[in-house]
Amino acid sequence: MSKEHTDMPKDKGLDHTLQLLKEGYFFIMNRKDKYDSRIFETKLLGEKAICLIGKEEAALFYNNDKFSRKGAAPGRIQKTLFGQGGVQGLDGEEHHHRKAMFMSLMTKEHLSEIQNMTKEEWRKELNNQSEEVNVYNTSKLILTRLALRFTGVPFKEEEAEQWVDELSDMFENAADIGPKHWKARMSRNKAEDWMMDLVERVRNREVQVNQNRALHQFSFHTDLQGELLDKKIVAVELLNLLRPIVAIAVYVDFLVLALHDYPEEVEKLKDSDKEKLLHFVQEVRRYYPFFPFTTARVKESFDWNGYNFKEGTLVLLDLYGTNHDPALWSNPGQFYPDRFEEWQASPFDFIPQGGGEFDIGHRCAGEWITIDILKETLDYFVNEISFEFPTQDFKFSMNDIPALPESKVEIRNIKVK
Ligand code: HEM
Ligand code: MYR
Repeated sequence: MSKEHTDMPKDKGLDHTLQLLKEGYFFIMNRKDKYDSRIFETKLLGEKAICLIGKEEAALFYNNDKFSRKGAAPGRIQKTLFGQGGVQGLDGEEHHHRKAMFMSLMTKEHLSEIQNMTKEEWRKELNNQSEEVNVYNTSKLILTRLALRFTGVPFKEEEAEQWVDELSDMFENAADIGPKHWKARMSRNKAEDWMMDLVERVRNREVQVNQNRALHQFSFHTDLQGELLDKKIVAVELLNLLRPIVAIAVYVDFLVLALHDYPEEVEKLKDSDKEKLLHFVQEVRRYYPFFPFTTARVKESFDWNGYNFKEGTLVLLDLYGTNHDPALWSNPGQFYPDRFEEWQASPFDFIPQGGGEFDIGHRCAGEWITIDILKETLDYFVNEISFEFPTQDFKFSMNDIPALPESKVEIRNIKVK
């Protein structure tokens, strides 16, 4: 280290994993305020970690020359949320090639199909519904059906109901410790077995699948050496579509909560103006907590703004905190969709699903799908049906990851307009 280095502010103590669990989404923001610094050092899961928050810091984090993803996600997250050997942990050419397998699915045709499926599934589920409905649970079910249809996985209705829980465990319990963590691991194992068996049958032509669907595309995808992927890796990557599509239910729940909490904003959506619907959805993704931070490792030692980043060090980028950074967002604690009229579409300041680039970076492959599903869902809830909110506890806690309203949002007296 040369002598011009400045020491980063540093959390005192041996390990801060328990504080992370306690402070949840505020862990990095709290320390940014305490140290008055967008960069600081802490210790998590027994190792030194550098935390970053903000736009310039996000631009640094997404520089592929400086950071790598190999071994960056904690093992317990790989064994639950991500799976092992998937796109999240790849670098360089190998990542680019695998990511292209995902991005090739995100065509205009597929996105417009997803929009239609979203409305179809909501209509099927709610148009003749006379009972009270739990928005979160219902979203998970319709999104499971949509995910299976989109990926080309053959299923019977009761199978969709069966798979909801396994697919949900992987994101609902990923950040937990104890029995919930083990349940998430078991669900992953079970789902991977299901997918592996299916891939084998697709490869042996025992099941007929549409060639444009992910199940077929991934099963016959070849790596940079021209080899088929190991069927376990195909299973992990198929689950990297199925699981997060079901996870959109978290945003659906917050979206319907926003309909309850901000009626003045709902008024602006009543003529299905596409721009207004988009801005509401973007504000839901900015305002409410979901994916707290993402991780990488320093590729080779380098200096930045006088701070030294040592090779191999774990680095966390605060996604929630950057979306709430007062230097980037005026009144970040206010739910105000019209702020997106002014937004300059930077890849580094609005990063609920990661930042940077899609193809050569790790930005979420499903961001467009997420936005489209939420826009159609919003239009359906505002313009196709009317409903009431019974008395319930809408509070959510910022130290639950993922956070969800206590009641998971109940609605009743649903009527088609
Ligand atoms: C990556 C969030 C939905 C597929 C990511 C990342 C985040 C994220 C934070 C990592 C970014 C990084 O490390 O730099 C979310 C959230 C979602 C969502 C909050 C809302 C439910 C989806 C959907 C799909 C998807 C619907 C697929 C249909 C992926 C894939 C990656 C990814 C494949 C890995 C990309 C890579 O490593 O290059 N997502 N995502 N996600 N997401 Fe999503
Ligand atoms: C997905 O299923 O990929 C999308 C949404 C998952 C959100 C789950 C939140 C838990 C994240 C824990 C921290 C991750 C650190 C790498």
